[in-house]
Amino acid sequence: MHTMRFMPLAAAAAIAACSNDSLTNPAPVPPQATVLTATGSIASKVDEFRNLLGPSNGGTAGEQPSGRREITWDGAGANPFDNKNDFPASFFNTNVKSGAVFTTAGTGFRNDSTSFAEINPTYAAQFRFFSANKIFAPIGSNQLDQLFQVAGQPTPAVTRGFGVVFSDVDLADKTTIQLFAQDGSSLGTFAAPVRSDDAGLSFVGVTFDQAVIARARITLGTGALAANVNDVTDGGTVDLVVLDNLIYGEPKKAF
Ligand SMILES: [Ca+2]
Ligand SMILES: [Ca+2]
Ligand SMILES: [Ca+2]
Repeated sequence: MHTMRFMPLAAAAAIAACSNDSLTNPAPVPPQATVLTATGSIASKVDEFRNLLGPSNGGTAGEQPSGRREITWDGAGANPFDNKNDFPASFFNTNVKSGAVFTTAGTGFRNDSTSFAEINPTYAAQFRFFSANKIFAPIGSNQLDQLFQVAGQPTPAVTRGFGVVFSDVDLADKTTIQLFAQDGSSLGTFAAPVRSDDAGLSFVGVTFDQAVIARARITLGTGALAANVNDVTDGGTVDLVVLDNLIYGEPKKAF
């Protein structure tokens, strides 16, 4: 009975496939990205990106119908963890319920109020904040991933947009965000522009029409912060880059 029903359908599909491949076997269409970038005076472009995502939901627990989340690293709640190499990876979904969890192949994370000068005094001349006065970096690696969760819950989530403010991008096309869908496929890699003024800030932000981003990989220049490693513009051989504000669409429960 089942076989009898299936065969005519299969035959019909085969005929259709012969007559028009593009209708029956369409190539997968990647979601269309809207990309904003800026360097120099980045504030207006960052505001434009915020407005694309909607009003801030702060640290409100639970999935909100729309809007954005934003991590500035500056809140007093982080103070006990600042200027050390063990900033909690889940701070921004446990202590502060913003739906963000971080991973790195390095040894930890550092939220820093001194432009990382306690790691290497030369860094004070390289790194500036966007939001006063703390900035952030992984330790032992120049790469970190942000995963999304429903705010205040361990439930995996997806978001429609992701943007990062960077400090001291010196080399082109090395500082990037790469976005991944739930199935692990890449949604694209997007580079931050090289710094253009004394403030040294750069921004790149990407939005999609739908919440399709399950993971964001942030690559910071070409090397990791360390006591014996100087930036490429200060006698070193690698481009050191750190980050400030992370701005992303409201994390929506993934299905
Ligand atoms: Ca900040
Ligand atoms: Ca530099
Ligand atoms: Ca640099």
